[in-house]
Amino acid sequence: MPSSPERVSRRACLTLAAAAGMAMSAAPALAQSPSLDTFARARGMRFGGAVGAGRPGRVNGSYADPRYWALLASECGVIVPENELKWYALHPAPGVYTFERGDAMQAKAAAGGLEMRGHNLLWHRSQYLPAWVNDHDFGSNPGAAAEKLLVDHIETVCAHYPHIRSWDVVNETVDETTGQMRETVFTRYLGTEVIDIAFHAARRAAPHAQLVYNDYMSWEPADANHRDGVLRLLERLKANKVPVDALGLQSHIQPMGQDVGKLATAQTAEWVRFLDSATGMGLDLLITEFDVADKHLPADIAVRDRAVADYARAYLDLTLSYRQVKQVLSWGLVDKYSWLQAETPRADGLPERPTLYDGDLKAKPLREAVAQALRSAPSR
Ligand code: 9MR
Repeated sequence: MPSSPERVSRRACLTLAAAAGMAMSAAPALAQSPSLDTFARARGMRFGGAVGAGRPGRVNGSYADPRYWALLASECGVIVPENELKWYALHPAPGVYTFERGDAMQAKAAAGGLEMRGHNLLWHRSQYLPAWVNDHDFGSNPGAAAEKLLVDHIETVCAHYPHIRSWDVVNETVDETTGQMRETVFTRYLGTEVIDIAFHAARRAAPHAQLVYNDYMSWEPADANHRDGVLRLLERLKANKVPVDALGLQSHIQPMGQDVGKLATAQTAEWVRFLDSATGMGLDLLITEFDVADKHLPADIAVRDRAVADYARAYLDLTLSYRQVKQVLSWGLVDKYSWLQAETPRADGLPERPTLYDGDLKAKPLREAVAQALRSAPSR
């Protein structure tokens, strides 16, 4: 007899509480039941959330909070380290790899029966590459040396995490304004083929993993050039037989206070056109970094939470109507740990409310909207 969802999440909760070294009696009863992963599974998907150590002096990380791990265990089937597998975290100097934090996350995830996905093997933006890579002396044969550096990194990281079944291989290489590929030290020596090289290396190093191109083009009208640029890139990769399996829709969405009932049909039509084009290339889809920025919404919390939930529901209903979407990951589950607090503060200085749970780990209307969207999605 299978356990009830409540039993599963309680057991996972206790296992993780133990893994986090906390007293069992301190484990809070915060689980909503059934869990979001239960709803997702019923439709052939998985639900997950990001967890991270935060940025010192800016946002405290969720990683050190045992209640957060208990929440992950109760709601999720998958976690993704928010920063800990990035090049700057794993490979801080030439030939030096620091896997400790990623390994600790993997151990906690495994203890709770959670899968861990990988983010990311190449964040193709100079500001997020370590300074030593940007300034590296690639010697007299820089093309070969740049390729070796990139391939060695991908091989080393994939070999260290053989259980990861889905990798963001390349993150954000398309410029949001121009739609062109961003230039980095790698394009200087390898041209646009750096992206092809990364995917081929990932396929060799992680032959059973889903290989994802991940970016933040979204359904908002302002993202038209970004969407077009991503489609052009994907078309080129497909034409060159580059092994890209899926498109990661980051889904950092942003309501402007509009009436959701009247969301411009142009906006939804453009998103449908974009998703049709991507899936028409044979790509799967994932929602990789879902959250809802509320900086353009009124201060009143009830009004704000409602608007966030309604906008998210409209976005998720449309996006999950594509059976190619197999995973939905939230970029954090608790408002106070969201990257948005520091990166895009509200003009009125109030804390943002972009995730499913508030600072006391109480479920918000957005949690219910996600649950309803998962339940209403077609099976896949
Ligand atoms: O949420 C992440 C934040 O803690 C980091 O400081 C930042 C830089 O590494 O990256 C944030 O996550 C980004 C993700 O890796 C890629 N898509 C955009 C996310 C939000 O900026």
